[in-house]
Amino acid sequence: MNTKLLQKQSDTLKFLSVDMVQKANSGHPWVAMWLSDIITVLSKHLKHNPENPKWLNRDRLVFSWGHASSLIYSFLHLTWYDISLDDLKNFRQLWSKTPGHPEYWEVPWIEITTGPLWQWVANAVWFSMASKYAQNLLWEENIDHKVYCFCGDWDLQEWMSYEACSLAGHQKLDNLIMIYDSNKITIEWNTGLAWNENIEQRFLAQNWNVITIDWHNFEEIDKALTLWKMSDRPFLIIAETKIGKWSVNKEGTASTHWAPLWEDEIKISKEKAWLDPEKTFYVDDEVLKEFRKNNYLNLDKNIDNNLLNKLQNPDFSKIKWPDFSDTDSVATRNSNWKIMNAISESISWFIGWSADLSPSNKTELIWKWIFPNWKNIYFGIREHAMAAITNAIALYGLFIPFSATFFVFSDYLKASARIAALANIRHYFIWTHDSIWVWEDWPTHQPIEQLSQFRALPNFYNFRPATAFENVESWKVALSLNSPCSFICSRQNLENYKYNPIIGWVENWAYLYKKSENPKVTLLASWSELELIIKSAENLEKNWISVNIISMPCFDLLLEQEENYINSIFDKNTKIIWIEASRGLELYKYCDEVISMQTFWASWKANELFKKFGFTVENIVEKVEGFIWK
Ligand SMILES: Cc1ncc(C[n+]2csc(CCOP(=O)(O)OP(=O)(O)O)c2C)c(N)n1
Ligand SMILES: [Mg+2]
Repeated sequence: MNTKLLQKQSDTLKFLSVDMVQKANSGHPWVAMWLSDIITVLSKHLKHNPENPKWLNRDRLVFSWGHASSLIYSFLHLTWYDISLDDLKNFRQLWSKTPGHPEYWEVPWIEITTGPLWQWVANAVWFSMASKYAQNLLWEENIDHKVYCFCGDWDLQEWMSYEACSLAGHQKLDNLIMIYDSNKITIEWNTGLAWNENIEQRFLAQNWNVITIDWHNFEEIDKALTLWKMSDRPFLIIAETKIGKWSVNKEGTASTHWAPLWEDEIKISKEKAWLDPEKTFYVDDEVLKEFRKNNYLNLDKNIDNNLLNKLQNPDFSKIKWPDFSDTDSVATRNSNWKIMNAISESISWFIGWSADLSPSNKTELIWKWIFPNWKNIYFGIREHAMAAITNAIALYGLFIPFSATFFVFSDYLKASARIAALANIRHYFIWTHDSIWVWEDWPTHQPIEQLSQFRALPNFYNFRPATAFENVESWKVALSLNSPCSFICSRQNLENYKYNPIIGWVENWAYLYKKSENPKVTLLASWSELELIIKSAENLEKNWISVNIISMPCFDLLLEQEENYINSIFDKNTKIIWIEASRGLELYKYCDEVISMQTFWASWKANELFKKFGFTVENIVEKVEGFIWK
């Protein structure tokens, strides 16, 4: 082992990153200072291809820390990715290739967008699980990549890491290695203030192998990285480190997490490393050659390209959509189940599961062998990990995934839904039991604000189909989008209205269901409230009040419709009234009045509660008449 050259490589990596932060006058220089040794040794083990960063069988390298970004970028530059020295000099500038936290669509070989700690740990777990599944699709010998994941104290404090690592141990993921920077410091101070776990025992109990090493000893690092390849289960390296290790005054203090280095300190440190203190962004040829000499492998030689192409560009036109024309009434969770199975039959790599609620969510795919041999993935009751894992399923590059739970428990996975929206991840969230109709369950199980919360999320489309027909159309539209979508489905049967829309259809996100002569009122709803407004309209018309009706399966894209379309369905000369059994504050954008929920619900029979909270024809008619004459 040429430790002298390794040291030179590590120092180059370190000071490139430090120069980046210094030039930007912003960032976290210290992470690079103490991570560079291990990354340098790791670079000898990694299998990847800078000419094709998306090469399917590449090793996945997953950094939990966005705050290690300067190090990640300088590493990518040195290993020949499309990140130039100028890009490094542009660190943290607007629209640069080197933003503060790495975004997977902007930076090559970044597997997934990071920022909220712990998400990446769960993502890494899937990248590892995916390889098992990909082996079944594309033959074992073609897929043998490894997954390397870095994490810190904070990641292991977050509950997601318990969920994800427990699943990894259960699945015996033998190609997953996690390297834990155990410096016992987080932002506030010593971790001992709030955390005192024996990490080794915790991971052993979760069915991992564990080893502890000295972070700065090249040979020890190399030995550990070699040893783990023989492990029959996931492997944790606990690397005992000192935060701010190279700082004369600040070693071991929390402020080095984010504190800048000062000019003199950089110069002294460069001198100590035998580098010219006056030079910045300096890379010598020997170092560059060494980083770039690794065996970069070619594209998949043995993989059937036709098959790969088919998997990566699914033909949705082949789906045989279920026919609901003979169905009088159906719960949308049931129509959704039929639709998902139709998709799954044509697209066998449409996969997913629910967090222990599949009998209620109706997400069982008919070919139900268990992962990794077939498509049903048992996540256990781990909503948060499930959603982060499903994000990674989408980004692995082969699969079209969904996850499922009760709508109210979407709260538990909101952070992953946000990442999906921010990073354009095609992840389908199936959320059933969408309001009061959870039947004698508690207010804790009845969603009130969730719909408004997810409508507030940009680039996230929530479909709340009122009928099985709308449900089919919603899926067609969702599959054509490159964004996350949710399907918010009913527990109870709904009248399966058969009609021809007057203007627009599901792809316009709200359409005119009924148009009257000289209308006085426009009533709007989605889901089961559609049934309610149709019946209310019949009664209003008996009282000579003519009504237009709009069904609105997806509010989010209604926001994107052109003014002309909006004007064609919303008659401004009418009183526009929206009825929705949830909070609905956003609905005022289009409406004069909203009949919605102002409080939590209660524990009782759902149909009785609907009456109690005013979702009855009599009450709607009375309220609408009041609005008209007020
Ligand atoms: C979910 C979440 N909570 C809080 C933060 C803010 N944050 C960024 S880094 C950090 C502490 C990191 O501690 P550690 O992982 O030990 O890294 P070190 O300070 O040792 O480099 C926190 C709290 C975040 N990014 N994500
Ligand atoms: Mg720490």
